[in-house]
Amino acid sequence: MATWAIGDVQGCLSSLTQLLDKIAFRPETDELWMVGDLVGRGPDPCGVLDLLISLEGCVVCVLGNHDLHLLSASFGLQQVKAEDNLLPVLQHPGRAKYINFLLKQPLIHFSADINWVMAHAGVYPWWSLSESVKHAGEVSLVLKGRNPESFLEHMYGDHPVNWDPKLSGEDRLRFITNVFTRMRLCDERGRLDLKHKSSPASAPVGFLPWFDYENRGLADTRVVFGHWSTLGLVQKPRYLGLDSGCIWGGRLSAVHLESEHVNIISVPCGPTATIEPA
Ligand SMILES: [Mn+2]
Repeated sequence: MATWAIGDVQGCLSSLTQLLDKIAFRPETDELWMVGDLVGRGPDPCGVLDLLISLEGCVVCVLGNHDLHLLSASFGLQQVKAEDNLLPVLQHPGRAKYINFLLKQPLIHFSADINWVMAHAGVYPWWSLSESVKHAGEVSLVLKGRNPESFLEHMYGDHPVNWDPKLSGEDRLRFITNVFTRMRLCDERGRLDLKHKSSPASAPVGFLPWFDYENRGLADTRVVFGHWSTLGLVQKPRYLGLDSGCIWGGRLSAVHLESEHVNIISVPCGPTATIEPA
């Protein structure tokens, strides 16, 4: 049995099927971890969701910012742009199946068996593993509950910029969601910068990638994430970034998490998008 993590697919079904062939993924025995942004901009969002739904039971997905955007749009809370290519899902007769599947997916996934944790953007350096799991669960509880739009309608925004355990209500859930689905840079006081999307070299003074801060509360657990396509693959002893820019004409990447040495397997992706990452 093998656990495979795959980077940001963003609706690129043909790349995903090619990659599953290349790693010889076996649904009977293997498990697939998807780092989120399953949809968004790519040519076949319904095809990607159909494939993942067909693999339910052997696939674990975490939600990315594009997946949450689709959910928000499905409740009429956001307009979608043509380049997002989310209308095929929103206008599909089976749209409820896709939306209900996404509402069930968590913001974080941890396996004690293999000692890896997965979140779309990353884990907050000032939260322990158990705090991360607990806080992500607060958002999932609302998404899986009877009134997910009560959260989604207040989800957007860059504030609060810093964590305070006393945060409550919409502000608390927004901060947690921003950490797991949008975070790239923090300063040493734990404040998030959610505006900067390009290379860390041009980050605002005092801000570093979240994975450059030591997180003692993670102990020896390793983190796999996506979201930051301008970084390309990130390979550090504790952190593995898998967004190799599939949607930007780069590659879609997979890694076998039980391997002693990180061994990235990837397939090329077509030039499917021409605008800057968001
Ligand atoms: Mn993303």
